[in-house]
Amino acid sequence: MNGDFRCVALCGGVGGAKLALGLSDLLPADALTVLVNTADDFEHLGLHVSPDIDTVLYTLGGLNDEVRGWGRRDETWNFLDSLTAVGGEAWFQLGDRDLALHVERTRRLRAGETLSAVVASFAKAFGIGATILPMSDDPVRTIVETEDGPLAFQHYFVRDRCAPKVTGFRFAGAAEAAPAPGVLEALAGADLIVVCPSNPFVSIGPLLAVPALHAALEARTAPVIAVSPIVGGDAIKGPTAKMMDELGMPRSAEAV
Ligand code: FO1
Repeated sequence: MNGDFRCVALCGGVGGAKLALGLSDLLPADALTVLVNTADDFEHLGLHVSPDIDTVLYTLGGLNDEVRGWGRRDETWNFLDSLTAVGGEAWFQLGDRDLALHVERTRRLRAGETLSAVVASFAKAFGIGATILPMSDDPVRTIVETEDGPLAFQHYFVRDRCAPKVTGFRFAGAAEAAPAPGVLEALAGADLIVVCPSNPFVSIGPLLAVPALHAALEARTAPVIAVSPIVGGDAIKGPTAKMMDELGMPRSAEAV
């Protein structure tokens, strides 16, 4: 592989981050750019939480909890215990080490920094050589349409444990969102584009909903390898297969 090979990976949370880690193990640091879904982001307890970004940062930084799949290894939960004791919203588990990212990201965003600048700073702090880019610095939020009405993504995924039957998805803000700085350049300069085995609906879908990002993929010259999160008719992890059933799709890699 010569020195100017460039790979761009499209990634969501846990499943995708594992392949991004594999690519970062194989490729020289400056050969890999990871474009990460931000439509799972939400404001929680006054903090800006970016779950897929943090999963990629922790995974490539060697700090992730491999059992849970999200959050930090060697985590402690004193904050959450104290929050519970005073009747705070504890359904979304924020560990003590993890909390630092949300507090510091929120502070910097409120000070006017862009999400991509914050992500680049955290990636550097974690010693990550690959370039980690949020899909956009503009707000995009996944709304899960269900038989019981629309749900914010984390309410569907965590609070309601993916139980409601999905009827569709919306990505609020996507039509107006611009790709983050560097995203279009990375795609234009890619020798290979990899779609990681993330949930096609709520992890890869939002990326493709950003118009200029979608157009850049359509205009690509590089080959694309899409790795299916469905193997042997089932999802390795998460609600992908259940969503496919509820949307009347076959549980197949082709359908993905
Ligand atoms: N997922 C859960 O199922 N339960 C949680 O309490 C939870 C907390 C959490 C905190 C920080 C973070 O970065 C991720 C967290 N996740 C949790 C995972 C998260 O909801 C998903 O990883 C993504 O949104 C979907 O990929």
